[in-house]
Amino acid sequence: MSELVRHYIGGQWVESSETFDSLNPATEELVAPVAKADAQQVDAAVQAAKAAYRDWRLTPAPRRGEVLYAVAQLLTERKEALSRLMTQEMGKVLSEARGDVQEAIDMAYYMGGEGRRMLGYTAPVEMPDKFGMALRDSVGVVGLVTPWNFPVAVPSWKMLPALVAGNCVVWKPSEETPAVAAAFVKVFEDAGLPPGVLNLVLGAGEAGNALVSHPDVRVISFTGSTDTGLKVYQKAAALGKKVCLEMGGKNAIIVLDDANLELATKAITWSAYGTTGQRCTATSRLIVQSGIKPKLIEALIERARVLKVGDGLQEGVEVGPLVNQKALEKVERYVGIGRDEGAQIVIGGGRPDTGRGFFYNPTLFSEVTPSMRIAREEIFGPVLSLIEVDSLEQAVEVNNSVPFGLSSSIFTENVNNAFRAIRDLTTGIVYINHGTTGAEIQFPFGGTRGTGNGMREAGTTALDSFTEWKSVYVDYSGRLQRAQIDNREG
Ligand code: UN1
Repeated sequence: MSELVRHYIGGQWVESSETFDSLNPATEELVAPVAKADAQQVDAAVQAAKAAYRDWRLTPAPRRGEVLYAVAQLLTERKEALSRLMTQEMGKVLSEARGDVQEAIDMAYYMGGEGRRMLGYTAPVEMPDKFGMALRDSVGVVGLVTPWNFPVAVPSWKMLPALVAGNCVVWKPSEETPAVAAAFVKVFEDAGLPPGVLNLVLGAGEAGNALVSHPDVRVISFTGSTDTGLKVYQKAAALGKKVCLEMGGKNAIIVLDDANLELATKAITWSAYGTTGQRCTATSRLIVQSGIKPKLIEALIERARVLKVGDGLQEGVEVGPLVNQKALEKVERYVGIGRDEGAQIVIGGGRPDTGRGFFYNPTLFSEVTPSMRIAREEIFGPVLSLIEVDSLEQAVEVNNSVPFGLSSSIFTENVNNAFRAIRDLTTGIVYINHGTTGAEIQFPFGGTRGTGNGMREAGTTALDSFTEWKSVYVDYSGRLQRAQIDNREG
Protein backbone atom coordinates (compact mmCIF):
# COMPACT_ATOMS: atom_id res chain seq x y z
CA MET A 1 0.00 0.00 0.00
CA SER A 2 1.21 3.53 -0.77
CA GLU A 3 2.47 5.72 2.00
CA LEU A 4 0.05 8.00 3.85
CA VAL A 5 -0.09 11.50 2.37
CA ARG A 6 0.46 14.00 5.18
CA HIS A 7 -0.16 17.66 5.92
CA TYR A 8 2.80 20.01 5.99
CA ILE A 9 2.54 22.33 8.96
CA GLY A 10 5.35 24.49 10.30
CA GLY A 11 7.92 22.49 8.33
CA GLN A 12 6.70 19.09 9.65
CA TRP A 13 4.86 16.35 7.77
CA VAL A 14 2.01 15.47 10.12
CA GLU A 15 -0.80 12.94 10.34
CA SER A 16 -4.40 13.14 11.52
CA SER A 17 -6.53 10.64 13.38
CA GLU A 18 -8.84 10.43 10.38
CA THR A 19 -7.93 9.56 6.81
CA PHE A 20 -9.57 9.42 3.39
CA ASP A 21 -8.62 7.74 0.12
CA SER A 22 -7.32 9.25 -3.08
CA LEU A 23 -8.41 7.13 -6.07
CA ASN A 24 -7.24 6.81 -9.65
CA PRO A 25 -10.25 7.71 -11.81
CA ALA A 26 -9.07 5.54 -14.72
CA THR A 27 -8.71 2.35 -12.69
CA GLU A 28 -10.67 3.14 -9.51
CA GLU A 29 -7.62 1.86 -7.60
CA LEU A 30 -6.17 3.48 -4.52
CA VAL A 31 -3.45 6.06 -5.17
CA ALA A 32 -2.81 6.69 -1.48
CA PRO A 33 -4.52 7.10 1.89
CA VAL A 34 -4.55 10.71 3.01
CA ALA A 35 -4.56 12.47 6.38
CA LYS A 36 -7.76 14.47 6.89
CA ALA A 37 -7.38 17.79 8.66
CA ASP A 38 -9.83 19.03 11.25
CA ALA A 39 -10.30 22.62 12.38
CA GLN A 40 -7.52 22.32 15.02
CA GLN A 41 -4.98 21.32 12.41
CA VAL A 42 -6.04 24.16 10.17
CA ASP A 43 -5.57 26.49 13.12
CA ALA A 44 -2.11 24.99 13.77
CA ALA A 45 -1.21 25.70 10.14
CA VAL A 46 -2.41 29.30 10.41
CA GLN A 47 -0.44 29.77 13.63
CA ALA A 48 2.68 28.35 11.95
CA ALA A 49 2.19 30.75 9.04
CA LYS A 50 1.73 33.68 11.40
CA ALA A 51 4.92 32.84 13.26
CA ALA A 52 6.93 32.44 10.04
CA TYR A 53 5.59 35.73 8.66
CA ARG A 54 7.71 37.81 11.07
CA ASP A 55 10.94 36.76 9.32
CA TRP A 56 9.64 36.07 5.82
CA ARG A 57 8.25 39.58 5.36
CA LEU A 58 11.66 40.98 6.34
CA THR A 59 13.55 38.68 3.99
CA PRO A 60 14.61 40.90 1.07
CA ALA A 61 12.30 40.31 -1.88
CA PRO A 62 15.18 39.38 -4.24
CA ARG A 63 16.09 36.56 -1.80
CA ARG A 64 12.48 35.41 -1.75
CA GLY A 65 12.59 35.43 -5.54
CA GLU A 66 15.68 33.22 -5.49
CA VAL A 67 13.76 30.56 -3.57
CA LEU A 68 11.22 30.65 -6.39
CA TYR A 69 13.96 30.15 -8.96
CA ALA A 70 15.12 27.10 -6.99
CA VAL A 71 11.50 25.89 -7.01
CA ALA A 72 11.45 26.31 -10.81
CA GLN A 73 14.61 24.26 -11.18
CA LEU A 74 13.44 21.45 -8.92
CA LEU A 75 10.05 21.40 -10.61
CA THR A 76 11.84 20.98 -13.93
CA GLU A 77 13.80 18.03 -12.54
CA ARG A 78 10.68 16.43 -11.08
CA LYS A 79 8.35 17.31 -13.93
CA GLU A 80 7.92 13.77 -15.18
CA ALA A 81 7.28 12.24 -11.75
CA LEU A 82 4.83 14.98 -10.80
CA SER A 83 3.04 14.67 -14.13
CA ARG A 84 2.61 10.92 -13.80
CA LEU A 85 1.30 11.26 -10.28
CA MET A 86 -1.13 13.93 -11.51
CA THR A 87 -2.45 11.67 -14.26
CA GLN A 88 -2.89 8.84 -11.77
CA GLU A 89 -4.70 11.01 -9.31
CA MET A 90 -7.06 13.06 -11.51
CA GLY A 91 -6.99 11.40 -14.92
CA LYS A 92 -5.86 14.00 -17.46
CA VAL A 93 -3.60 12.59 -20.16
CA LEU A 94 0.12 12.67 -19.47
CA SER A 95 0.97 15.31 -22.08
CA GLU A 96 -1.56 17.66 -20.46
CA ALA A 97 -0.24 16.89 -16.99
CA ARG A 98 3.20 17.92 -18.25
CA GLY A 99 1.69 21.16 -19.48
CA ASP A 100 0.17 21.72 -16.06
CA VAL A 101 3.53 21.36 -14.31
CA GLN A 102 5.18 23.52 -16.98
CA GLU A 103 2.78 26.35 -16.16
CA ALA A 104 4.02 26.27 -12.57
CA ILE A 105 7.63 26.31 -13.77
CA ASP A 106 6.88 29.33 -15.96
CA MET A 107 5.10 31.04 -13.10
CA ALA A 108 7.99 30.35 -10.71
CA TYR A 109 10.46 32.06 -13.07
CA TYR A 110 8.05 34.90 -13.74
CA MET A 111 7.31 35.54 -10.07
CA GLY A 112 10.94 34.96 -9.11
CA GLY A 113 11.63 38.04 -11.24
CA GLU A 114 9.07 40.00 -9.23
CA GLY A 115 11.51 39.71 -6.36
CA ARG A 116 13.53 42.39 -8.15
CA ARG A 117 10.57 44.39 -9.45
CA MET A 118 7.51 44.52 -7.19
CA LEU A 119 7.03 47.90 -8.75
CA GLY A 120 5.46 50.73 -6.88
CA TYR A 121 5.67 54.36 -7.98
CA THR A 122 6.53 57.86 -6.96
CA ALA A 123 4.64 60.99 -7.91
CA PRO A 124 5.24 64.69 -7.26
CA VAL A 125 3.79 66.07 -4.02
CA GLU A 126 2.24 69.42 -3.23
CA MET A 127 4.70 70.72 -0.60
CA PRO A 128 8.39 71.62 -0.83
CA ASP A 129 10.85 69.24 0.82
CA LYS A 130 8.45 66.38 0.79
CA PHE A 131 8.55 63.04 -1.01
CA GLY A 132 5.76 60.60 -1.88
CA MET A 133 5.73 56.99 -2.96
CA ALA A 134 3.37 54.04 -3.19
CA LEU A 135 4.66 50.60 -2.19
CA ARG A 136 3.24 47.13 -2.35
CA ASP A 137 3.06 45.53 1.07
CA SER A 138 2.33 41.93 2.05
CA VAL A 139 -0.91 41.19 3.88
CA GLY A 140 0.16 38.41 6.28
CA VAL A 141 -1.39 34.95 6.14
CA VAL A 142 -3.28 34.06 2.99
CA GLY A 143 -5.56 31.05 2.51
CA LEU A 144 -5.69 29.22 -0.81
CA VAL A 145 -8.44 26.82 -1.83
CA THR A 146 -7.81 25.17 -5.17
CA PRO A 147 -9.39 22.65 -7.56
CA TRP A 148 -8.28 19.26 -8.87
CA ASN A 149 -8.36 20.03 -12.61
CA PHE A 150 -5.07 21.95 -12.56
CA PRO A 151 -3.55 20.51 -9.38
CA VAL A 152 -0.18 22.26 -9.78
CA ALA A 153 -0.71 25.15 -12.22
CA VAL A 154 -3.64 26.86 -10.52
CA PRO A 155 -2.13 26.70 -7.02
CA SER A 156 1.12 28.06 -8.47
CA TRP A 157 -0.71 31.13 -9.80
CA LYS A 158 -1.69 31.87 -6.24
CA MET A 159 1.15 30.76 -3.99
CA LEU A 160 4.07 32.04 -6.06
CA PRO A 161 2.91 35.67 -6.14
CA ALA A 162 1.76 35.39 -2.53
CA LEU A 163 5.17 34.13 -1.40
CA VAL A 164 7.34 36.51 -3.38
CA ALA A 165 5.31 39.40 -1.99
CA GLY A 166 6.25 38.28 1.53
CA ASN A 167 3.08 36.53 2.68
CA CYS A 168 2.81 33.15 4.36
CA VAL A 169 0.41 30.61 2.94
CA VAL A 170 -2.00 27.95 4.14
CA TRP A 171 -3.10 25.85 1.20
CA LYS A 172 -6.10 23.54 1.09
CA PRO A 173 -6.04 21.68 -2.23
CA SER A 174 -8.95 19.64 -3.55
CA GLU A 175 -9.53 16.32 -1.81
CA GLU A 176 -9.19 14.72 -5.28
CA THR A 177 -5.50 15.60 -5.66
CA PRO A 178 -3.78 15.47 -2.25
CA ALA A 179 -0.81 13.31 -3.29
CA VAL A 180 0.28 15.59 -6.11
CA ALA A 181 -0.29 18.59 -3.82
CA ALA A 182 2.05 17.09 -1.21
CA ALA A 183 4.65 16.33 -3.89
CA PHE A 184 4.40 19.96 -5.03
CA VAL A 185 4.88 21.27 -1.49
CA LYS A 186 7.90 18.97 -1.07
CA VAL A 187 9.52 20.93 -3.91
CA PHE A 188 9.28 24.12 -1.84
CA GLU A 189 10.69 22.38 1.21
CA ASP A 190 13.63 21.03 -0.80
CA ALA A 191 14.15 24.42 -2.46
CA GLY A 192 14.84 25.89 0.97
CA LEU A 193 11.62 27.69 1.80
CA PRO A 194 11.73 28.30 5.58
CA PRO A 195 9.35 26.24 7.77
CA GLY A 196 5.88 27.71 8.22
CA VAL A 197 6.02 29.94 5.14
CA LEU A 198 3.96 27.45 3.12
CA ASN A 199 1.61 25.06 4.89
CA LEU A 200 -0.53 22.31 3.44
CA VAL A 201 -3.76 21.06 4.98
CA LEU A 202 -5.54 18.16 3.32
CA GLY A 203 -9.22 17.43 3.47
CA ALA A 204 -12.57 18.53 2.11
CA GLY A 205 -15.27 20.92 3.30
CA GLU A 206 -14.42 20.96 6.99
CA ALA A 207 -10.81 22.01 6.42
CA GLY A 208 -11.85 24.52 3.76
CA ASN A 209 -14.45 26.09 6.04
CA ALA A 210 -12.01 26.33 8.92
CA LEU A 211 -9.51 28.12 6.69
CA VAL A 212 -12.04 30.50 5.15
CA SER A 213 -13.46 31.48 8.52
CA HIS A 214 -10.16 31.71 10.41
CA PRO A 215 -9.83 35.24 11.83
CA ASP A 216 -6.07 35.40 11.16
CA VAL A 217 -6.39 34.72 7.43
CA ARG A 218 -6.86 38.06 5.70
CA VAL A 219 -7.11 36.98 2.06
CA ILE A 220 -8.82 33.97 0.53
CA SER A 221 -8.03 33.03 -3.04
CA PHE A 222 -10.38 30.43 -4.43
CA THR A 223 -10.67 28.61 -7.74
CA GLY A 224 -13.42 26.04 -8.19
CA SER A 225 -17.12 25.60 -8.70
CA THR A 226 -19.53 28.52 -8.65
CA ASP A 227 -21.56 26.85 -5.91
CA THR A 228 -18.65 26.54 -3.50
CA GLY A 229 -17.11 29.84 -4.57
CA LEU A 230 -20.21 31.83 -3.68
CA LYS A 231 -20.39 30.17 -0.28
CA VAL A 232 -16.74 30.97 0.33
CA TYR A 233 -17.42 34.56 -0.75
CA GLN A 234 -20.31 35.01 1.67
CA LYS A 235 -18.53 33.45 4.60
CA ALA A 236 -15.33 35.42 4.08
CA ALA A 237 -17.08 38.68 3.23
CA ALA A 238 -19.04 38.50 6.48
CA LEU A 239 -15.68 38.50 8.26
CA GLY A 240 -14.42 41.44 6.18
CA LYS A 241 -11.84 39.47 4.22
CA LYS A 242 -10.59 40.10 0.74
CA VAL A 243 -11.71 37.28 -1.54
CA CYS A 244 -10.42 36.45 -5.00
CA LEU A 245 -12.67 34.13 -6.96
CA GLU A 246 -12.27 32.15 -10.16
CA MET A 247 -15.35 30.06 -10.83
CA GLY A 248 -17.36 28.63 -13.71
CA GLY A 249 -17.27 29.07 -17.43
CA LYS A 250 -19.51 28.37 -20.40
CA ASN A 251 -17.02 29.22 -23.08
CA ALA A 252 -17.80 29.34 -26.77
CA ILE A 253 -15.96 29.05 -30.03
CA ILE A 254 -17.59 31.04 -32.82
CA VAL A 255 -17.03 29.68 -36.31
CA LEU A 256 -17.91 32.06 -39.14
CA ASP A 257 -18.47 31.02 -42.75
CA ASP A 258 -15.06 32.45 -43.65
CA ALA A 259 -13.18 30.31 -41.10
CA ASN A 260 -10.33 27.93 -41.86
CA LEU A 261 -12.27 24.69 -41.38
CA GLU A 262 -9.36 22.42 -40.63
CA LEU A 263 -7.90 24.75 -38.04
CA ALA A 264 -11.30 25.24 -36.39
CA THR A 265 -11.97 21.50 -36.24
CA LYS A 266 -8.67 20.77 -34.50
CA ALA A 267 -9.09 23.62 -32.04
CA ILE A 268 -12.68 22.71 -31.20
CA THR A 269 -11.78 19.08 -30.56
CA TRP A 270 -8.87 20.04 -28.35
CA SER A 271 -10.67 22.75 -26.38
CA ALA A 272 -13.91 20.81 -25.91
CA TYR A 273 -12.55 17.34 -25.18
CA GLY A 274 -9.04 17.98 -23.85
CA THR A 275 -8.85 17.40 -20.09
CA THR A 276 -12.18 15.61 -20.74
CA GLY A 277 -13.84 19.03 -20.86
CA GLN A 278 -12.85 19.69 -17.26
CA ARG A 279 -11.14 23.05 -17.66
CA CYS A 280 -12.85 26.22 -16.60
CA THR A 281 -11.69 27.46 -20.00
CA ALA A 282 -13.02 24.42 -21.89
CA THR A 283 -15.22 25.01 -24.92
CA SER A 284 -18.74 23.89 -24.15
CA ARG A 285 -20.61 25.90 -26.78
CA LEU A 286 -20.03 26.03 -30.49
CA ILE A 287 -21.65 29.01 -32.19
CA VAL A 288 -21.68 28.33 -35.90
CA GLN A 289 -22.74 30.42 -38.88
CA SER A 290 -25.23 28.55 -41.07
CA GLY A 291 -23.10 28.30 -44.22
CA ILE A 292 -20.26 26.34 -42.65
CA LYS A 293 -22.36 24.21 -40.28
CA PRO A 294 -22.79 21.03 -42.41
CA LYS A 295 -19.10 20.86 -43.29
CA LEU A 296 -18.00 21.56 -39.75
CA ILE A 297 -20.22 18.84 -38.28
CA GLU A 298 -18.88 16.40 -40.82
CA ALA A 299 -15.28 17.30 -39.96
CA LEU A 300 -15.93 17.02 -36.22
CA ILE A 301 -17.51 13.57 -36.63
CA GLU A 302 -14.49 12.52 -38.67
CA ARG A 303 -12.09 13.77 -36.00
CA ALA A 304 -14.09 12.27 -33.09
CA ARG A 305 -14.07 8.87 -34.78
CA VAL A 306 -10.32 8.53 -34.12
CA LEU A 307 -10.25 10.24 -30.72
CA LYS A 308 -8.88 7.69 -28.27
CA VAL A 309 -10.50 7.57 -24.82
CA GLY A 310 -8.65 5.70 -22.07
CA ASP A 311 -6.12 5.74 -19.24
CA GLY A 312 -4.12 8.94 -19.59
CA LEU A 313 -0.86 7.13 -18.83
CA GLN A 314 -1.18 5.11 -22.03
CA GLU A 315 0.53 6.31 -25.17
CA GLY A 316 -1.86 7.68 -27.80
CA VAL A 317 -4.78 8.29 -25.45
CA GLU A 318 -6.25 11.77 -26.01
CA VAL A 319 -9.16 11.83 -23.57
CA GLY A 320 -8.90 10.51 -20.02
CA PRO A 321 -11.67 9.77 -17.50
CA LEU A 322 -13.79 12.23 -15.58
CA VAL A 323 -12.46 12.87 -12.11
CA ASN A 324 -14.96 10.77 -10.14
CA GLN A 325 -18.30 9.01 -10.13
CA LYS A 326 -20.15 12.18 -9.22
CA ALA A 327 -18.70 14.05 -12.20
CA LEU A 328 -19.66 11.17 -14.48
CA GLU A 329 -23.20 11.17 -13.14
CA LYS A 330 -23.44 14.92 -13.69
CA VAL A 331 -22.44 14.50 -17.34
CA GLU A 332 -24.97 11.70 -17.79
CA ARG A 333 -27.65 13.84 -16.19
CA TYR A 334 -26.93 16.78 -18.52
CA VAL A 335 -26.89 14.59 -21.61
CA GLY A 336 -30.35 13.42 -20.52
CA ILE A 337 -31.42 17.04 -20.04
CA GLY A 338 -30.13 17.92 -23.53
CA ARG A 339 -32.08 15.06 -25.07
CA ASP A 340 -35.24 16.10 -23.22
CA GLU A 341 -34.77 19.69 -24.37
CA GLY A 342 -34.85 18.46 -27.97
CA ALA A 343 -31.17 18.75 -28.90
CA GLN A 344 -29.75 16.12 -31.26
CA ILE A 345 -26.76 13.95 -30.42
CA VAL A 346 -24.33 13.95 -33.32
CA ILE A 347 -21.29 12.45 -31.59
CA GLY A 348 -21.01 10.26 -28.47
CA GLY A 349 -23.76 10.40 -25.89
CA GLY A 350 -22.70 7.39 -23.84
CA ARG A 351 -19.93 5.57 -22.02
CA PRO A 352 -17.20 3.55 -23.69
CA ASP A 353 -16.92 -0.10 -22.82
CA THR A 354 -13.94 0.11 -20.47
CA GLY A 355 -15.27 -1.96 -17.59
CA ARG A 356 -13.94 0.37 -14.94
CA GLY A 357 -13.02 4.02 -14.65
CA PHE A 358 -15.19 7.12 -14.98
CA PHE A 359 -15.08 7.42 -18.76
CA TYR A 360 -17.55 9.19 -21.02
CA ASN A 361 -17.38 9.51 -24.79
CA PRO A 362 -16.79 12.97 -26.27
CA THR A 363 -20.26 14.23 -27.12
CA LEU A 364 -21.65 16.82 -29.51
CA PHE A 365 -25.23 18.11 -29.46
CA SER A 366 -26.60 20.03 -32.42
CA GLU A 367 -29.92 21.89 -32.76
CA VAL A 368 -29.24 23.60 -29.44
CA THR A 369 -30.92 26.93 -28.73
CA PRO A 370 -29.32 29.58 -26.50
CA SER A 371 -31.96 29.21 -23.81
CA MET A 372 -31.51 25.47 -23.28
CA ARG A 373 -29.89 24.45 -20.02
CA ILE A 374 -27.09 22.62 -21.86
CA ALA A 375 -26.27 25.97 -23.49
CA ARG A 376 -26.21 27.95 -20.24
CA GLU A 377 -25.05 25.73 -17.35
CA GLU A 378 -21.55 24.46 -16.73
CA ILE A 379 -21.38 20.69 -17.25
CA PHE A 380 -17.62 20.28 -16.75
CA GLY A 381 -17.34 17.28 -19.03
CA PRO A 382 -16.79 16.36 -22.69
CA VAL A 383 -20.12 17.75 -23.87
CA LEU A 384 -20.31 20.39 -26.58
CA SER A 385 -23.50 22.19 -27.66
CA LEU A 386 -23.78 23.55 -31.20
CA ILE A 387 -25.91 26.66 -31.72
CA GLU A 388 -26.56 27.89 -35.25
CA VAL A 389 -26.52 31.64 -36.02
CA ASP A 390 -26.87 33.86 -39.10
CA SER A 391 -24.27 36.54 -38.50
CA LEU A 392 -21.31 37.74 -36.47
CA GLU A 393 -23.62 40.09 -34.54
CA GLN A 394 -25.90 37.24 -33.54
CA ALA A 395 -22.91 35.06 -32.64
CA VAL A 396 -21.55 37.75 -30.32
CA GLU A 397 -24.95 38.24 -28.72
CA VAL A 398 -25.30 34.50 -28.03
CA ASN A 399 -21.75 34.35 -26.71
CA ASN A 400 -22.37 37.20 -24.28
CA SER A 401 -25.77 35.97 -23.10
CA VAL A 402 -24.62 33.35 -20.57
CA PRO A 403 -24.08 33.96 -16.84
CA PHE A 404 -20.31 33.35 -17.18
CA GLY A 405 -17.58 35.30 -18.97
CA LEU A 406 -14.22 33.54 -18.88
CA SER A 407 -13.00 32.70 -22.36
CA SER A 408 -14.25 33.04 -25.93
CA SER A 409 -12.89 32.40 -29.37
CA ILE A 410 -13.65 33.18 -32.98
CA PHE A 411 -12.52 31.52 -36.17
CA THR A 412 -12.52 33.87 -39.14
CA GLU A 413 -10.03 34.78 -41.84
CA ASN A 414 -11.46 38.27 -42.06
CA VAL A 415 -9.52 40.87 -40.10
CA ASN A 416 -12.52 43.18 -39.76
CA ASN A 417 -14.62 40.43 -38.20
CA ALA A 418 -11.76 39.53 -35.89
CA PHE A 419 -11.40 43.07 -34.56
CA ARG A 420 -15.16 43.53 -34.18
CA ALA A 421 -15.16 40.36 -32.09
CA ILE A 422 -12.27 41.61 -29.95
CA ARG A 423 -14.26 44.77 -29.31
CA ASP A 424 -17.60 43.12 -28.56
CA LEU A 425 -16.95 39.79 -26.84
CA THR A 426 -17.39 40.38 -23.11
CA THR A 427 -15.15 37.69 -21.67
CA GLY A 428 -11.93 38.05 -19.69
CA ILE A 429 -9.99 36.13 -22.35
CA VAL A 430 -10.54 36.32 -26.12
CA TYR A 431 -8.87 34.13 -28.74
CA ILE A 432 -8.71 34.66 -32.48
CA ASN A 433 -8.23 31.48 -34.54
CA HIS A 434 -7.32 29.47 -31.42
CA GLY A 435 -9.49 27.44 -29.05
CA THR A 436 -10.68 28.76 -25.68
CA THR A 437 -7.93 27.05 -23.65
CA GLY A 438 -4.22 27.62 -23.34
CA ALA A 439 -3.92 30.84 -21.36
CA GLU A 440 -0.30 31.83 -20.65
CA ILE A 441 0.87 32.95 -17.24
CA GLN A 442 2.21 36.37 -18.29
CA PHE A 443 -1.29 37.70 -19.04
CA PRO A 444 -4.14 38.35 -16.63
CA PHE A 445 -6.38 35.32 -16.16
CA GLY A 446 -10.00 35.58 -15.08
CA GLY A 447 -13.49 36.28 -16.22
CA THR A 448 -16.41 38.66 -16.21
CA ARG A 449 -19.95 38.18 -14.85
CA GLY A 450 -20.49 34.99 -12.81
CA THR A 451 -16.97 33.69 -13.45
CA GLY A 452 -15.42 35.79 -10.72
CA ASN A 453 -15.56 38.93 -8.65
CA GLY A 454 -13.45 41.21 -10.79
CA MET A 455 -10.03 39.93 -9.73
CA ARG A 456 -7.44 38.58 -12.15
CA GLU A 457 -4.65 36.12 -11.55
CA ALA A 458 -1.26 35.87 -13.27
CA GLY A 459 0.16 38.53 -15.59
CA THR A 460 0.87 42.01 -14.30
CA THR A 461 -2.13 41.58 -12.01
CA ALA A 462 -0.69 38.56 -10.17
CA LEU A 463 0.36 40.52 -7.10
CA ASP A 464 -2.91 42.42 -6.72
CA SER A 465 -4.67 39.69 -4.75
CA PHE A 466 -1.84 39.30 -2.27
CA THR A 467 -0.66 42.84 -1.61
CA GLU A 468 -1.96 46.04 -0.10
CA TRP A 469 -0.85 49.44 -1.30
CA LYS A 470 0.99 51.55 1.23
CA SER A 471 1.29 55.26 0.35
CA VAL A 472 4.23 56.89 2.08
CA TYR A 473 4.90 60.63 2.58
CA VAL A 474 8.29 61.78 3.79
CA ASP A 475 8.55 65.38 4.96
CA TYR A 476 12.22 66.38 5.13
CA SER A 477 11.64 70.15 5.66
CA GLY A 478 12.19 69.98 9.42
CA ARG A 479 9.17 72.16 10.13
CA LEU A 480 5.40 71.86 10.30
CA GLN A 481 4.25 72.48 6.75
CA ARG A 482 0.66 73.35 6.03
CA ALA A 483 -0.85 73.51 2.58
CA GLN A 484 -0.93 77.08 1.27
CA ILE A 485 -4.46 76.62 0.19
CA ASP A 486 -6.21 75.31 3.29
CA ASN A 487 -8.97 73.43 1.56
CA ARG A 488 -6.44 71.28 -0.25
CA GLU A 489 -5.05 69.77 2.93
CA GLY A 490 -7.24 66.72 3.21
C1 UN1 B 1 -8.52 26.21 -15.50
O1 UN1 B 1 -9.18 25.57 -16.31
O2 UN1 B 1 -8.88 26.26 -14.31
O3 UN1 B 1 -6.20 28.29 -20.20
C2 UN1 B 1 -7.24 26.86 -15.82
C3 UN1 B 1 -5.94 27.14 -19.91
C4 UN1 B 1 -4.93 26.80 -18.85
C5 UN1 B 1 -5.45 27.14 -17.51
C6 UN1 B 1 -6.85 26.72 -17.26
N1 UN1 B 1 -3.67 27.38 -19.11
O4 UN1 B 1 -6.49 26.22 -20.44
